[in-house]
Amino acid sequence: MLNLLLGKFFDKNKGVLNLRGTWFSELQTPDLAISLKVKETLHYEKTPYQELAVVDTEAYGRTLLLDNIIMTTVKDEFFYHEMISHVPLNTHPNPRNVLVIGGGDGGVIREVVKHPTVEKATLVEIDARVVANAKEYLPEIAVALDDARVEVRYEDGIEHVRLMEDTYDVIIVDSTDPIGPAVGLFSAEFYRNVYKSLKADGLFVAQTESPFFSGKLIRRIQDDLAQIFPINRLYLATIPTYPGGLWSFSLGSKEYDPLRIDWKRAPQVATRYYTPAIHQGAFALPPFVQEILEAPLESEY
Ligand code: SPD
Repeated sequence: MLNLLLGKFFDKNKGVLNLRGTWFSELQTPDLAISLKVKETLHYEKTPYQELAVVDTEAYGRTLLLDNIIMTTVKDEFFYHEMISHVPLNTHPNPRNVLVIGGGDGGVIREVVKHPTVEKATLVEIDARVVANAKEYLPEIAVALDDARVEVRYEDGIEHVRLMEDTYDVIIVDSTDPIGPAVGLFSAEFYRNVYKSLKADGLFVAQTESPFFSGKLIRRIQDDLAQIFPINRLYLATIPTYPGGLWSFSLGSKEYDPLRIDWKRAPQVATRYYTPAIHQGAFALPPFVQEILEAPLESEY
């Protein structure tokens, strides 16, 4: 469904190709594309898991593409990384041990280590090449990957939570879209293993796609989480380069409610999008999203 329309311009033998003056297009749905004018292709490779490219674009600066899908851009990454990180980390009153699944670009880890209570942050990323390329081409995003509190493990996140028990205060799932190997990161079995890997008062957040285009998926995830976590909520944020521009995050919690936070004890962290008011407001769902959550499970949206 999603492909790089200009893929033919990549010279896979050279690995790197200058696309000055051409456009990268991600087909976000069969009928809709986002196109970025490319200044230069900085890197291209086929890793053991996916096609990886870093392109420098006029509108959004350096952009990481995995399988021809925009993962992050230096200009708009803060919306996503702040919202997927600070909502769960401020919901937990004392997050000390944090797991990030996926997120090899380091954006979530950068936000996690801003929290003074965090003693250990484990990044479980399946593809070592994502981390290596982020460090080389996206240093402002990867900046904290070498922090003393951070351990990077090149493993399958699905397998990791299958093996862990009662370990983490907060788990953040910064996955790719639910295509290919990432499908398992959106499954009820995975969420049950996330629950098992959390401490008795732990909580987790996962990116759960566009409410505009993926209502059916969100509806099913919310139903799965309701059967596993006593508290489960959906929240939204604007991500300019993602399909539809409006993005969803699903939160499952054993004890703490993201809508009942004692803001006096929340740490002051430097952010460009996230604030306590944005946190509260992100849970206010527009009627069309509320309808998704209330619809019968198998409905079409
Ligand atoms: N449609 C793309 C969704 C990708 C979500 N994860 C991005 C990783 C950024 N750290």
